[in-house]
Amino acid sequence: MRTRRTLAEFKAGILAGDRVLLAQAITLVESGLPADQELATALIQELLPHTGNSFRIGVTGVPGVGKSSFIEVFGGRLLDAGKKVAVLAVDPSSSLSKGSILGDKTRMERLALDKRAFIRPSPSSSTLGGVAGKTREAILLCEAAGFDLILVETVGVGQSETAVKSMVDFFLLLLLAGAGDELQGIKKGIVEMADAFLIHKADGDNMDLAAQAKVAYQNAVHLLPPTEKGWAPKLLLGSSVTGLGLEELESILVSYQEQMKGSGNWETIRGLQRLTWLEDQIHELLGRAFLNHPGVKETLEREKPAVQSGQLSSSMLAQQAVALFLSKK
Ligand SMILES: Nc1nc2c(ncn2[C@@H]2O[C@H](COP(=O)(O)OP(=O)(O)OP(=O)(O)O)[C@@H](O)[C@H]2O)c(=O)[nH]1
Ligand SMILES: [Mg+2]
Repeated sequence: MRTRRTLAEFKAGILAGDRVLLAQAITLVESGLPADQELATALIQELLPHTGNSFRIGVTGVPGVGKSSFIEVFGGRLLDAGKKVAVLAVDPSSSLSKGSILGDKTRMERLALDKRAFIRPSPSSSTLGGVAGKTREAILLCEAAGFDLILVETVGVGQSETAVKSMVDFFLLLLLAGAGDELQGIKKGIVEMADAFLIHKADGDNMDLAAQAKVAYQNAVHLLPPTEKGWAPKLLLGSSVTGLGLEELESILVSYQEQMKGSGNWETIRGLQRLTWLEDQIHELLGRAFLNHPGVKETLEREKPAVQSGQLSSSMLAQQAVALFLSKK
């Protein structure tokens, strides 16, 4: 039987930077059990004064572009500079293929072994709030545990980016040279979210192609409107094999922080992130309460076949169920 840790134990452990307790607290946050949720909520509230002090960086790009490899070398560089680095993966698909989790552990060997690093693969739960909602809480827990940089890896093809964008300070999009078309099937919305574009695998035989791609992308990037934060997105070459671009990215991140903090936009962004989170939380809690409501549950189970067969309209059943929920019966 699992021994349950108390709120005080979690709090003390996390504030002391205990990675085992941090991992357990993230599991608690991801749990669907009401008792766990209650404890998780209380824990986050207790830890709130100790959060907010990290630089949160989203790293996205199509599968195989080298996100994990890049995080390994860039994270390693940050560790060398004396920082504590946490890596959270948001990848709805990896809950299906466990292999990708194993892959991440081997691709991030250095980070997996270093005591000042923490790696957390994707949550496998598919709660209403989605994996991204849990990631936001995981970020706060990592911050309370003293991590300076939090890298959030997400596959640049799905829905998760918009959610991730609303919880990170800086969004890095990895691209591949020679993948043909401009911006490679990455949704336009994602391109517009990026604070920097890094043409990855710019090494060996691929170097020339990467340099050409940079010239080709330069115009497209210049044409992008500055983000609402007043930041002009940057474009650079990079390689996880040779280390090209790591130093440049680091200085981009430094000037980004300086610019955002200098203009007061840093706090504005964080404030907006908190409000987005509030909305998401309300949606999730309402959704969960709705689906757990005995009358609603029973009605939905009973009437769903009629909607499925087309005898009852979905809006009719939805309205009935909501009316039942609001009537508190
Ligand atoms: N030549 C070269 N190969 C690289 C580089 N970075 C990664 N790779 C290779 O690209 C492949 C994919 O790397 P990953 O880091 O797993 O890519 P990913 O984007 O995390 O992939 P998913 O998590 O599956 O979306 C691996 O075989 C790496 O060895 C690089 O800078 N140069
Ligand atoms: Mg990966």
